[in-house]
Amino acid sequence: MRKKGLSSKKVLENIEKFRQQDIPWDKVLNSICTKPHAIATQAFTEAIDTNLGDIRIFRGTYQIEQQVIEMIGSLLGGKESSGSLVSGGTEANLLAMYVARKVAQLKQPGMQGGEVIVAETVHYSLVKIFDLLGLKQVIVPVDSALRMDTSNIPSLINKNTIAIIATAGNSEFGSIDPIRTLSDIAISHDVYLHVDAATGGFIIPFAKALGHELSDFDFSLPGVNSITMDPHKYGLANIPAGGIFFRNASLHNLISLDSFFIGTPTHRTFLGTRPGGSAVATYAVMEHLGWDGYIDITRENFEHIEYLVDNLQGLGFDILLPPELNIVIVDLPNAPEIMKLLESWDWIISVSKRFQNCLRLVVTNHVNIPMIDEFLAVLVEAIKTVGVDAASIEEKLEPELER
Ligand code: 0PR
Repeated sequence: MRKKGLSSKKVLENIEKFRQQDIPWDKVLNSICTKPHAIATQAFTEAIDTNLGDIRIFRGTYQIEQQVIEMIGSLLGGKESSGSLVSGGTEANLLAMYVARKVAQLKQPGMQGGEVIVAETVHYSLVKIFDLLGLKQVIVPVDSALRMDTSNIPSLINKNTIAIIATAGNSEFGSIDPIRTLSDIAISHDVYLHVDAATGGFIIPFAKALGHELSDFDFSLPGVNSITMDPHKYGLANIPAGGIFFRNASLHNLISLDSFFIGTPTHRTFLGTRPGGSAVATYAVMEHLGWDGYIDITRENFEHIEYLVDNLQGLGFDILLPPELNIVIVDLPNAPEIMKLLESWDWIISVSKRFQNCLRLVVTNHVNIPMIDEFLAVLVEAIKTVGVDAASIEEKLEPELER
């Protein structure tokens, strides 16, 4: 730390220099987060000093959080749902597993550890959580549509099983697990079912209303006990805004802990001090856009996905699966090399871990037609530079490569 401080002008100039190294959103095709809506940023800034960890002080901000919880709860078909805004999907998933373990311990007092049934595509946040909570993951494969294969799940359930986890909007492929079937299994075997809709939660309800045939994933299914749904992804709020929602307040209250001083609040989240700005930003964007606004955004989003897929196919690329939600997976030999080259040109994309010869492209709110056109030209350029070792793609791309 320097002894004598710098002027604010100098500090801000230094920050600006660092920030210039950040990649602008219009070159980002790997991120589930996006540039927040302007009204969210404005509201966040205005509430930057608020702390939802002390609702005796921030009474009004707490009411805003409650309104957000109500709005999202009703979007999720919750009649009696209860929840909290948290730091992100990781904290939300952690709280869900904490509650699932408590539920199991109430049924079997003294129970230690526990098993959780997950698909091989479960988000990595949960792998950290299992380690923290001492839970064992029982992994089931995915089917050809990259959705959890449910056929063996009943035979895997035993007295140590504390939960099944489903994903609605897988981060690698965008697929949605068969949550209706999982709900039936959860009910018939009396097992806790958590749905990780961190990404899909702000897409699926609107996409369904637009006529996309997608699986149900929410509290309308009786077996679903909790749902992760993050405003800081497709909700267009500022980071950190995650959300955890429980079917009812008794489940949510299993997290409840009074702080050890009289007159300080009860906590139902992992964090104590919590940014009220996130709640205020989420409130602002949800109130401003309303249902119709999210419908328009989702419609555009799917149009952009279709445009990207059509143009990639037009250039001769193979798409692994018709995208169910927001992620386009492109079959491409030496995808990792292409990714690195693009990164050196300041374009950020990613490669599927499961299929390392596939590019993973995430389409979110900042991805538009001019950006896609520019990206396609850059991708063709990258292939010319790296070369492709699959003759088929080279042949298909030949007219493009010759230009
Ligand atoms: N569950 C699912 C299904 C997710 O997609 C994510 C985040 C999480 C849980 C964890 O949420 P938090 O990161 O909010 O704790 N998935 C993104 C991903 O893995 C996170 C991300 C976002 C990574 C933007 C990079 C990035 O630029 O891709």
